[in-house]
Amino acid sequence: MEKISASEITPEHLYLTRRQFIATASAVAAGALLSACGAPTPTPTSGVALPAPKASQAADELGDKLTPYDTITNYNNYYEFSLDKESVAPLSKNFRTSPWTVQVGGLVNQPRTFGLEELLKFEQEERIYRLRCVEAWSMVIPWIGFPLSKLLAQVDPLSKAKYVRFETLYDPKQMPGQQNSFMDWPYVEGLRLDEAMHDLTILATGLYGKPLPPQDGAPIRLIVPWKYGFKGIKSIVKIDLVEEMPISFWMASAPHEYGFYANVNPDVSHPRWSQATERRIGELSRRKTILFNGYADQVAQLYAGLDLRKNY
Ligand SMILES: Nc1nc2c(c(=O)[nH]1)N[C@H]1C(S)=C(S)[C@@H](COP(=O)(O)O)O[C@H]1N2
Ligand SMILES: [Mo]
Repeated sequence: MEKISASEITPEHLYLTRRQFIATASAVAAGALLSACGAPTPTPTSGVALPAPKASQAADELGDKLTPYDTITNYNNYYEFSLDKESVAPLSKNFRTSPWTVQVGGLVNQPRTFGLEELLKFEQEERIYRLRCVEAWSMVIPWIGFPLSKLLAQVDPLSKAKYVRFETLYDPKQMPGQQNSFMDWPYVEGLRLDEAMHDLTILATGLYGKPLPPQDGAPIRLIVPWKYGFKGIKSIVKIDLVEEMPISFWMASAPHEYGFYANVNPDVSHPRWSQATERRIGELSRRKTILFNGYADQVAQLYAGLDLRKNY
């Protein structure tokens, strides 16, 4: 599959803007029915600009147009700030992303705490990945990041390690949604170790050639392109190699609705909505959802012999 070359989407001033970004620094209502994508999805109101992509704009691996930057950064799921997708950007704008460390440990030979500067050095590869949140909506987002496997190699996992568990920052002063004790904070996600080691799994530190803005998970978040959007845990502070399958935020919130795998699969419905189609933000008609979000060639073998209806 042909990839867009990094130079097409990554301006040379990336590192400068990142420095500038790092230099800058500083109330949630409980929803009746919580869902990873907030379905039913409200139509974006006048507050959200949905500009058409420029004609010259790059596309992803399947030829789909990129979602405009303004849309990606003004329509977000981030329950630590708000259950309302359009409120996340204004409420998170002063979120402190520096200094920042990610503690990597658990079942490893070399536990280590990485400063953000070190993590940014790993950002040697820039790729385009598609984020789908197919419960209700999807976007095509040119994330910039580096393979998670690069980080895991640094800590030398023990053979006992079977899963990777990720944790978001817990700071209710900065993240008003965490004052709501109705949910299980901090946000947690998990991957099987082979999923975590897959090339397509990245830790993202930017998008559209710019540093990640707070609403999209700054300074570092997970992207697993063949899974539903909620697996993409934001503002990660801790990564542990573990033996047992981690219980994710969504599994804990709604055990009958969310499983561990969360692979994009049009044939397996969420109990409250079909997952056969998705609304691409910026388009009027719904699209058919593709198995593994179009990455079946690369990832299907991870699930050989697994019943995807049971392991959803
Ligand atoms: N810490 C944290 N990470 C999170 C969430 C969240 O509420 N908190 N929401 C998830 C969900 S449901 C989605 S769809 C994606 C949305 O990412 P985006 O806002 O960058 O598009 O983030 C995921 N990561
Ligand atoms: Mo979501």
